[in-house]
Amino acid sequence: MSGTDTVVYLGLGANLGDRRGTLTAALRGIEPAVRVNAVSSLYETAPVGPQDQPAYYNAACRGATSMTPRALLDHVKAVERQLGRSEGPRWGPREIDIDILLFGIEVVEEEGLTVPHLELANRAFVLAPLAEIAAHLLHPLLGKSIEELAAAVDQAGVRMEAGPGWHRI
Ligand code: A4P
Ligand code: MG
Repeated sequence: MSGTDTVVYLGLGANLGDRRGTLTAALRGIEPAVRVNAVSSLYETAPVGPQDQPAYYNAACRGATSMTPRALLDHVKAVERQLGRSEGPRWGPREIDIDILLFGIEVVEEEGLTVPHLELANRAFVLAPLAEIAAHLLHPLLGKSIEELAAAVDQAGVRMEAGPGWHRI
């Protein structure tokens, strides 16, 4: 990691197609621009939002990047397109969703980009995987650790599907 790199946390989700295969491909696809150095377990999670859609697979990863937040957003959107993400309704089913959860301790509020991710503190499908790789990290706006935030949300509907290393097999 060079002096200008930032530690970033990304959330990955998929509920259409080969969910595990697509999440694995997403981890590869974000490299080398994001050098991934930790990946959570894989979780199967009940859909939040519209209920008439399949269950999700969710995971989180940590990486180092020299990109700006905006360049990282453009990059993850390009990876989503490469992996066959089609346009669909907000919170609707998708082949792949890559969200920027945290970008160092930066707070970004721009058109089309909010970091920390707006829903981060409310979602067990994000906090359960993130707590594995960032338990003691403080949310830059809320001042609470990821572990504390995870303990405060209802974890019903979030089930571990496969432990660390799931993306290597
Ligand atoms: N955007 C703003 N901030 C960010 C950020 N920090 N990271 C903008 C990524 N994108 C960000 O996203 C819509 C727009 O959000 C982007 O164009 C970007 O400019 P999108 O991925 O195109 O659409 P979306 O995902 O449907 O909307 P949104 O609001 O991002 O939804 P979420 O929050 O991603 O929720 N249930 C389970 N169990 N597991 C899931 O993973 N995911 C969703 C989608 C709903 N229910 C789910 C899950
Ligand atoms: Mg999204």
